[in-house]
Amino acid sequence: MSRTFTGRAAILALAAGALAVPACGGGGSREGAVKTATAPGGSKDPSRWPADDRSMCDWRNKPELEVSETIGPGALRPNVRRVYKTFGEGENRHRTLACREIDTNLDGIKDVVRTFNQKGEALHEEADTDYDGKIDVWLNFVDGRLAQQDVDTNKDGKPDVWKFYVNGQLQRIRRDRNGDGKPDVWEIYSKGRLERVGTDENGDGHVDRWDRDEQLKYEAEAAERKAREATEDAGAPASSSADAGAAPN
Ligand SMILES: [Ca+2]
Ligand SMILES: [Ca+2]
Ligand SMILES: [Ca+2]
Repeated sequence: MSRTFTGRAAILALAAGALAVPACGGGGSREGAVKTATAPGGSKDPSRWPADDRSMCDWRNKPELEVSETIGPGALRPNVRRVYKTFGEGENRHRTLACREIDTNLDGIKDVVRTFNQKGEALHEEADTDYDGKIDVWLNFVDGRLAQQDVDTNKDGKPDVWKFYVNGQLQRIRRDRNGDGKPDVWEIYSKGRLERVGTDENGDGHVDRWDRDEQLKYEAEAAERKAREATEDAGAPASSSADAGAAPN
């Protein structure tokens, strides 16, 4: 049986605003909600919200779960759902947030869902960021940190950009440019900046050509030149010129 915590609702509603922004990649501000598209079957008139909000949390017919419905910032009806799981027995009994989903553009259709592990760390998120009724961003977390972001940019419901993160920093992007569902461009990042790009020209799934990012190359050369000029001006030995060149910035 699902329950509503009216006593907690006010507190949770306040928290929902802070949580809504990271959960939907910044698309959930109040201003944005007014101007956004309406998903098929939804309505910007809260009195005409559909009975089925297309829940993505798995809670129906699961009486062991607790469900909280709250009103987020700018909403007139509950648009945030939290699903809690209870662990342990007796004094060790505690509940943790297992799933949270939000209707960020207030059209009555849930458009972002995030799941959490027993420690309360984020596991997975799916979002319909353009509110066309189809998921277009998928996030995976490792130890609560973003590890992978898949994006559907051509609205076919399938990812065509795959971004990989290590320790929260962008490391690689794979892109499918010809729509066959397989990557044909590989971008390698260093310290969050594009370093080189590999391209599969003949569609065999392997890189045929590696291009070093021209901008990065230019900046490295400029830094090297600057360091060389600086050492020449100061009359420093040649060895420090090599050190400076190896570490632009
Ligand atoms: Ca929505
Ligand atoms: Ca979408
Ligand atoms: Ca796609």
